[in-house]
Amino acid sequence: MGFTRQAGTKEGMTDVFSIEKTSLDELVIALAGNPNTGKSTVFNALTGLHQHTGNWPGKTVANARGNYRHKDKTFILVDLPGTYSLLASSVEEQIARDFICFGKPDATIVVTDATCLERNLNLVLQVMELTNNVIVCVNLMDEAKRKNIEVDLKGLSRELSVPVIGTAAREGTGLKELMDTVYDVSMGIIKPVPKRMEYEEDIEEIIKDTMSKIEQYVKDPVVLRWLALRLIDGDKTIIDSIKEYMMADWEGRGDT
Ligand SMILES: Nc1nc2c(ncn2[C@@H]2O[C@H](COP(=O)(O)OP(=O)(O)OP(=O)(O)O)[C@@H](O)[C@H]2O)c(=O)[nH]1
Ligand SMILES: [Mg+2]
Repeated sequence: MGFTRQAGTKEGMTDVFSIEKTSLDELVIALAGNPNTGKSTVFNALTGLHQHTGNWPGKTVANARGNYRHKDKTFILVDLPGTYSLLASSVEEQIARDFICFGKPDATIVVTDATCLERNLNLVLQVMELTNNVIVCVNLMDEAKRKNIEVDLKGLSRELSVPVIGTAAREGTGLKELMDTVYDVSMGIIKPVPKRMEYEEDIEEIIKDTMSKIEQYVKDPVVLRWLALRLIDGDKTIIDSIKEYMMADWEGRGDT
């Protein structure tokens, strides 16, 4: 989870992203999505007044966090900056990527726009490469209906192999189902196994070779493969992020 200070005590756990947990029973949920898909509307609808805003640590990008309770658990929802990709070509993309990769949220909701789903799936696929615990929220279903666009939510879920929930967040439609699904995924009641890209044999060999060089540092096999892919890509920002977040985590916990 990346909670480095006073981990294991009940109070005052603050992670490198300044997420504060007051109880071990709290679950952290990331809210990702393209710009203007309704992330903040979903965030506001779920957290109401229980939210606070600030900046991402060391960055001038706004950060909103809020809480809601569902069933017997408290959820800390983190509204990530709107991005089209996680390849870190902007500071917003880097924040979203680093939070999902190194902040290890218990689940990530990707909010998408039902009226232009195809464009949004790029980010969905990238998040699915980075973590298993993905829920796709197809928002603006009311707008899609108005435009006579039908979205096959079940078919999409089958194709992606992750839960897909339709919402019209501004009207509050679908939010109960979204919260139920977030609960099930973050508690491990539903265990998504997202479909992922498999490359040709020679590339897979290089991926395996790269993975073997860093596997002692990375426990999570999904993150391990994703980091190997980024290193093969020649993504230098990932090296900085590994130093910043993973090294801090090792030093703090001393168990990885
Ligand atoms: N019709 C309709 N409009 C919505 C819905 N959800 C959000 N909106 C509207 O869409 C616009 C963008 O919503 P935001 O919640 O600000 O979107 P966002 O993803 O947080 O945007 P950025 O933070 O700029 O990336 C606002 O005008 C919302 O009122 C919905 O389900 N239906
Ligand atoms: Mg927003």
